[in-house]
Amino acid sequence: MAGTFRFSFGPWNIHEGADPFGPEVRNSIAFNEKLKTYKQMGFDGVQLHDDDAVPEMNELSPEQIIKEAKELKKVLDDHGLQAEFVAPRMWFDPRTIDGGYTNNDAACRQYALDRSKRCIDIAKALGTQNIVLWLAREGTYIREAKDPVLATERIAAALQMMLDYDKDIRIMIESKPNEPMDHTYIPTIGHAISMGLLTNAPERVGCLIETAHALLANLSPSDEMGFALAHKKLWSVHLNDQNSLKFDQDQTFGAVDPRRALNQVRVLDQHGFGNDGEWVGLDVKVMRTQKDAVALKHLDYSRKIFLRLLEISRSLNEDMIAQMQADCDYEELNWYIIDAMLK
Ligand code: XLS
Ligand code: MG
Repeated sequence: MAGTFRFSFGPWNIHEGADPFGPEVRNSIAFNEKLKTYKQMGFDGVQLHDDDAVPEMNELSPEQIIKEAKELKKVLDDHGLQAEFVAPRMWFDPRTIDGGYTNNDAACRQYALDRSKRCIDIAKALGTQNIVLWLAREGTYIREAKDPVLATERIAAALQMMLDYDKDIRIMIESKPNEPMDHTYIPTIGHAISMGLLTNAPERVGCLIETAHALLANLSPSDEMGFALAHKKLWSVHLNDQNSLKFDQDQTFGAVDPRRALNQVRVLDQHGFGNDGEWVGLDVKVMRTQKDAVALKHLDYSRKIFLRLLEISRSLNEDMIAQMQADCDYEELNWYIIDAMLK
């Protein structure tokens, strides 16, 4: 069954351009102004960190947090937008310098658990059951820093706590092998999916695959997606692109390797992604050289590239491909795909 595609991104994808070596280069755009751009560019979904939704949330009571989140829900409704997911931003606070759930300090771990509950409250108020966990600092700089068995158990216990806290939510784990840590405990999508088995509700633990994160693990994004689809666990994606093994680049989708991008679009389309309400998320960064007035093109073009690749994929003659597969004539298949892309 063909896929159904609607698109989302997070407000962090429109940013001021600071990097570890230099300051901001563009003016800030207010959150409400960012929201206005979604529909104009053909996006219907908003991805949120908990503190994108409720800024300074650590200063607020749980009741105040819910109140503010409900106010945001009205704003999203006014713009005709839906919240896709909420993710706890667990990597900014002084208490999470060495991770949250896997921190060696019990008080810091408790902060991470409490923060996760507030994130769930926000998701509920925004009308989404989806919690994304990008486990940014759940890892180590040196292996001796933490016991990997204990760390895995602590992540599982955090998942269980969240699943128990609200029986409606489902958790989408976004794996990434490194950055900011040297190694993380959930480096690939196989790790993410298997974490569910350490809880009593694996049916509510799935994953979000980001292209760049798969590439940083030297894996094929479309095969990672296929693996997750076969497990019925691919509940969201973060499409972008990445030029080899270096820092997480979040380039415009398909900008580095259009064929690799075609294969991602193809596996999603051929396996009905989106038919159960899954979104195509784009996690793309603005090039630092873009000026203020042209700082949204990466989102617009990522979506357009997806749709162009979808057209190409759907124009392929599946009977011919099946014959070339049966004959193992992969040179012919190679040519057929490249030829279709170069037309
Ligand atoms: C960072 C991640 C981040 C998540 C959301 O590498 O991609 O942006 O998608 O927390
Ligand atoms: Mg991402």
